[in-house]
Amino acid sequence: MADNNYKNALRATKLSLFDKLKNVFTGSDITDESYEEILETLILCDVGVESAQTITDQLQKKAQDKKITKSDMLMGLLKETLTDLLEKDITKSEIALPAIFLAVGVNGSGKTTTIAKIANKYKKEGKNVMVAAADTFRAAAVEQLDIWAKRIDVPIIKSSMGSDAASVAYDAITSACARKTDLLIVDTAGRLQNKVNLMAELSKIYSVLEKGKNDFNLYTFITVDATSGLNALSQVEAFAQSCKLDGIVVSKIDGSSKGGIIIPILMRHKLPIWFVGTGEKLDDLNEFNAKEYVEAMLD
Ligand SMILES: Nc1nc2c(ncn2[C@@H]2O[C@H](COP(=O)(O)OP(=O)(O)O)[C@@H](O)[C@H]2O)c(=O)[nH]1
Ligand SMILES: [Mg+2]
Repeated sequence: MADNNYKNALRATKLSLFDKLKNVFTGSDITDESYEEILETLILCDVGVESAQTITDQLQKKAQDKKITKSDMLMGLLKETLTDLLEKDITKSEIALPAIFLAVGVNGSGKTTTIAKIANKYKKEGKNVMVAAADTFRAAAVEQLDIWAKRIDVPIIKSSMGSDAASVAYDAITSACARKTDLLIVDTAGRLQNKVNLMAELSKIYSVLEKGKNDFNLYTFITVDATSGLNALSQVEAFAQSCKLDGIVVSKIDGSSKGGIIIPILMRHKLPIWFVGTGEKLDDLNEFNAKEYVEAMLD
């Protein structure tokens, strides 16, 4: 079941660090040290100093307002505080079809795999899905998407290696319009070591799609790898400077203890998390729900 999958994926995060919070919530009197310890634990969980501070401050305020003095009452309050913060100001984007999803993110973040998972999900729902390989920089990247497309049985637009990525995007949107596609997902290169060129290429792809989209809605989503910890935050920042991001997919929350990264991503960027990736298989894609997430981590 998807829900278990999600819980299992977050187990390492929960066990490694969040369970340490339990040492604070023993039932003794709340002191300043209790909050210090919570703050430190959150920082160790990759929540980031700024977000950890906000969470701890709000928790303290809530506890004072409610006149809570025993630390065993703090767990429930922490859950409440976190859920509120993760839901606040983050409007779940309504995705309306027909749509184009432009996938961005650094190499290795799980972009191509995520595209395959999303394509598979929509295809299973009976939609006409098409993918486009506009990561023309590496032959292996086109091949990888090609293999997924065959496996899922969706058409793929690609062109020869080294050709202009924007021209692949042009072919893709032209073809999607002609074929009455419901969803076109465009893969892109992610070589951040050449950031200026990459961002220029992404803007070019975006404007080609924007011009050719007709009645398609164009959304850009970034895939970040949870195991990269706080680095994921700077990746979102880097891409947000050149692309208008509509959503985030956090991949690889399985098998690492870095699932806490979701917290500062949401608190800092206020972008909806479309999905979380919980493994390498096609079905390892879960919708994100703040309440479930908090429950899974602090259960
Ligand atoms: N465990 C796990 N591995 C993943 C997940 N998503 C992607 N991967 C793996 O991460 C590696 C890089 O993924 P890829 O899609 O090629 O990244 P890209 O360079 O951004 O396109 C591959 O080995 C994938 O199988 C996930 O959610 N969980
Ligand atoms: Mg790729």
